[in-house]
Amino acid sequence: MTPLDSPVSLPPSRAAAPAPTAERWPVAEVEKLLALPFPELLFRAQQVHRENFDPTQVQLSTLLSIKTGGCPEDCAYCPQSARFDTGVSDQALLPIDQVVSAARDAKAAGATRFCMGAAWRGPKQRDLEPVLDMVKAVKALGMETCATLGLLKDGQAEQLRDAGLDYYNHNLDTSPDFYGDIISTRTYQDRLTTLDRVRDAGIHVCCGGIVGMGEDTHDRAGLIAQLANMEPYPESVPINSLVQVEGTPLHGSQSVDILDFVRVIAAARITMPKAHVRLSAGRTQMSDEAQALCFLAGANSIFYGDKLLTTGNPEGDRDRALLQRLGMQPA
Ligand code: SAM
Ligand code: DTB
Ligand code: SF4
Repeated sequence: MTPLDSPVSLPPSRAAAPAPTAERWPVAEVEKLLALPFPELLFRAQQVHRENFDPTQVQLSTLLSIKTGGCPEDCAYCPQSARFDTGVSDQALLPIDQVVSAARDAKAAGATRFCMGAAWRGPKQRDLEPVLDMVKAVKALGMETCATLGLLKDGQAEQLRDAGLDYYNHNLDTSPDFYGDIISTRTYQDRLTTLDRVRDAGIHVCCGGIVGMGEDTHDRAGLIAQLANMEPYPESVPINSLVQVEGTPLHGSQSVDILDFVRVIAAARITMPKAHVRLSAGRTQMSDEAQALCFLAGANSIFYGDKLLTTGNPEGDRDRALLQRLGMQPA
């Protein structure tokens, strides 16, 4: 059997999408993708990737935690929740000059996008105002801007757009079925409402999830299907491998087979052909070879810089060496 006559039928492209009520990707179809023989899945992902992107290019985003720790939410993976004793110390909102200087350094090191993260349930109006100034200042450096500030209230996405925000990151994290095992202080629907506000304001949507929280394959397929069935699907899809932090409830979870992680990347690529799929948290634990497989599976973006929000990320030197070893270029 050739890859093209294998059991999983590819739904029509977005251009030829069926009636809006029909799901482009039923969960069962994504499960079939995840269950394909590895070489077949990677071949499919490569085909889709090459039809839509130059496979040698990787987009680089740098993260900065602009407000760290003390978060009232109970996301079981997160070192910044005030409910868990993780050793992360609370820090007030950074002054704007520190943010701009970090963005300038990121640009000089080769990043094209700068993402500002805050450990809030969501911003109050008095929190948002200084962030709007940060967005304007980072944009003025000639970088793409991204923010992840939690749930947005009506009108806040428009203010961010007017300040020059290009992307808003807000993750669904996992499937609707498994979500309640991970977070109790905000619902799946709360997240979807924020994503709608971002989309309606005309900001690009960055939305993905985490692998390795004890979910099963059905949940992984459920997350990918949720993302792929959004109308339109997100422009940017971060796939995080859980970073296990001592003190969080998920510390000690069974770690994921890296090949299963690669499968999730491939499924994201196949179901969201034009999205940037970001190989996100968890790279410090991955070998160069594992990351190379992720790129082959269609990942074409990474977080670049030696820190994520509170945990580590590979040093810039290591990433530059990796890309050079693979003959790939930052974009
Ligand atoms: N507080 C905001 C929110 O939750 O939307 C923004 C920051 S929050 C840290 C952004 C995302 O980081 C989470 O949705 C989650 O997907 C990811 N994340 C947080 N802790 C993580 C961990 N230990 N491992 C992997 N991903 C993590
Ligand atoms: C995303 O999906 N991953 C990033 C970003 N969006 C904000 C965050 C990863 C955080 C990992 C844990 C930490 O460093 O605190
Ligand atoms: Fe707070 Fe965001 Fe961490 Fe959840 S993921 S505890 S909302 S900082």
